[in-house]
Amino acid sequence: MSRRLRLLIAAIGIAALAWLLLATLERGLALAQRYMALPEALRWLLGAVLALLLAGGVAVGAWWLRPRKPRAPVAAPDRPSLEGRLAALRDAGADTEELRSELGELDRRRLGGRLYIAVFGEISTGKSTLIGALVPGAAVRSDARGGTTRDVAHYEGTAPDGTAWAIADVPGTAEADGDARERMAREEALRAHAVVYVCAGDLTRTQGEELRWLGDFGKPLVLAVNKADQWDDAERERITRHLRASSGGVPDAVVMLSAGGEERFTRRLADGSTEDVRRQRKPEVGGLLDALARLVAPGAASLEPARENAVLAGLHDRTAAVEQAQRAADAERIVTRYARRAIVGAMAAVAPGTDLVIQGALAAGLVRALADLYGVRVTDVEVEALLGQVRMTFRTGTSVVLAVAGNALKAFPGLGTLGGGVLHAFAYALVFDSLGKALAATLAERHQLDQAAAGERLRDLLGDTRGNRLRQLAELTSDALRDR
Ligand SMILES: Nc1nc2c(ncn2[C@@H]2O[C@H](COP(=O)(O)OP(=O)(O)OP(=O)(O)O)[C@@H](O)[C@H]2O)c(=O)[nH]1
Ligand SMILES: [Mg+2]
Repeated sequence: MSRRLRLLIAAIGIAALAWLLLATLERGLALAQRYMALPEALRWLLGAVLALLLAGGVAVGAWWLRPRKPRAPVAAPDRPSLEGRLAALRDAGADTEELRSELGELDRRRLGGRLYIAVFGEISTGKSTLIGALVPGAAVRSDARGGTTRDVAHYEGTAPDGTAWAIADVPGTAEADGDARERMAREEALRAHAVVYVCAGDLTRTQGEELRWLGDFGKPLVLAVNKADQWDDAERERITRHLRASSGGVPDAVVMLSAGGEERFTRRLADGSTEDVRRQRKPEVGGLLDALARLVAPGAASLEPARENAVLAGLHDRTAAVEQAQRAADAERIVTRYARRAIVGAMAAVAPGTDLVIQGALAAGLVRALADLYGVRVTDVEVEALLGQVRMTFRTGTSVVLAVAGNALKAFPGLGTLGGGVLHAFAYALVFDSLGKALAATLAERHQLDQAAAGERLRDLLGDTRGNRLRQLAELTSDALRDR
């Protein structure tokens, strides 16, 4: 565009602005004159309404611009309570070795005083290449194929201010069948003082969730957009602006970088022939180094409480998973114990219907034992109400139970040799197994005796003959009857 044309456009713009200002002023004066001409009472009323609107506007503006409190980091249990839970699990025979060694690692790093940084992100975003650029001489393996890094490895480097830091390369997330490796990567991200989240463009939904998960721990977090060499300056600017807006202040810094990596292209030579060239791209990681240096400037000791909080929060989740598995195994043992008693009870009936009396007491015992295991308090009335509903279910489902039991007798001929009444005994095994499993699942999920939810599960389980369930029940029946 020529200079003269630009001047003309600028002059037109200024004239339009001046005209707009004058028109606004004129309109304002006209309104003021009309306002002054109004009767005094109306003037006061209108004035009050305007003042209210203005005050409302100012209040909304002040609320909008208020300084936001930083989000409180994820709450973690204190260490003694966690150790208590681990001790209880170990006493109950659960394997807590890995969880204990996590606590050991927490102490080891704290006493070592070294600064730890984790480079985290999806596969193939260039994490290993970045570590190669940050730590000269680091023997990292990078490849265009996703899932190259299979383990956590630390590389000793030096921050721009000369302090030593250890940078962790971890497996990438979002790899098909890479759940175990992803878990490993997440655990290392929790163990670090600061995390670099690497992506290679705008964030996908999953990446956004990962970033928020990291942000929730309140540790220094940099969003590093790698492979910037693919974009021109305008695109880099647009992506950075967009990421700053869409990441909602979760990362402490958003930086563009080019970790390097290998580039391949074909070059035409002077004699007209071509040759394939492979060479290393020049890394550009200055922005990331500046951001990291600023964020970890307080030093390892100052960043330790947030790191410890993150590790304990992670350990809390892992401990809860072991506790859940342990309780599920205990529940299964309880269900088997009661199903075995029900089988014996069915065969020991001395008069028609007495088995029902025996089994009613057993069923109440099963409900109480499971509620106790899951720490749910139940009253006699609740137990009776549940059993009443269970009896109704069995009455309407008798034909299903008997059909399943009949099939089991045919499928496992050994049962038939145990004599009369086995059909009846097997039916009770099925009933108690279904009731116990339905109740255990409901208690684990809802932490209360939810009659409706348990009833629904029970109806499903009564006719469920998948897997080797019938075989297990057949074995239980014959074992119980032989040991009688
Ligand atoms: N264009 C470009 N490619 C890069 C850059 N950094 C890495 N790459 C390429 O990206 C691919 C993946 O690099 P890696 O370093 O193995 O990625 P990673 O995130 O460690 O991958 P996983 O270990 O599988 O999780 C390789 O082909 C690299 O050459 C970069 O700055 N620009
Ligand atoms: Mg890698």
